[in-house]
Amino acid sequence: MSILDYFGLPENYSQHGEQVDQMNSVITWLMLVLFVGWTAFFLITLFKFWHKRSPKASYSGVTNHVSSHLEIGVVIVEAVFLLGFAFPLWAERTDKFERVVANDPDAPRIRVIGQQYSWTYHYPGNDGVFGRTDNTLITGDNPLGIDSSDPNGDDDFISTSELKIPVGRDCILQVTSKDVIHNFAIVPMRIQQDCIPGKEIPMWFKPVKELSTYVVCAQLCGEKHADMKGSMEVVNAEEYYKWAKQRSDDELAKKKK
Ligand SMILES: [Cu+2]
Repeated sequence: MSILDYFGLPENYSQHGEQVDQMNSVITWLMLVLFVGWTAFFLITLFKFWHKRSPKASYSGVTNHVSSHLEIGVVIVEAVFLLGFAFPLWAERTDKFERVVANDPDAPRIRVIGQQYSWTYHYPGNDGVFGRTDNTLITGDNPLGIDSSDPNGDDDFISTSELKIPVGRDCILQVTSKDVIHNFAIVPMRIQQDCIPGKEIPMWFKPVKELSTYVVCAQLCGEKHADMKGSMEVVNAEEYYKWAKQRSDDELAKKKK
């Protein structure tokens, strides 16, 4: 039984999510230990230096070096955590991402564009290549500024209603923003990423079960930030590829006309 079971977290649906939950559980226990320890220290200090017990202030203070040694100890322990665990684990995760990209050119890739206060998804279509986009080309009919002179964009399609992805595949979302900083967060997948204007940042996860859920903005971005929700559907791979092909074919047929 993890302590997080008492926090009412939604069920996890991604491959890496259990590790995130476990880390949160460890951190929560650690915080509990710190809380109890510091509270005890506080109470002991209140009692020990109570004015009736120590009526006269000490002007010399502490003369031994215990606290300096303790501080050096803390620095060493933290350095070991950071250099020995955090950096290698992070490198592992990012190296794995490069392998995913290299080994599976078929992995679903979707651009996620945030704007006040909605999400738009840009799919590369049948060719798997995104058409060039340029913010100066944005119009009411072309909300992402897809360049019509780039043939790679002919089969691209966009979805404003929902994000659809397949189960059991490494999904790569490339997030960005049209205006201010947003944050694309999918709680059941235990993943989130800031969306920075002018930058496209990849986020990567593997859904392990089908589900219908919603995504939220996790960065205060304006007065309607709380309304910045979108729906998301994780469906079986066959259904996903059929849907994506259909949408892409429709887009091509529309352009031929
Ligand atoms: Cu937002």
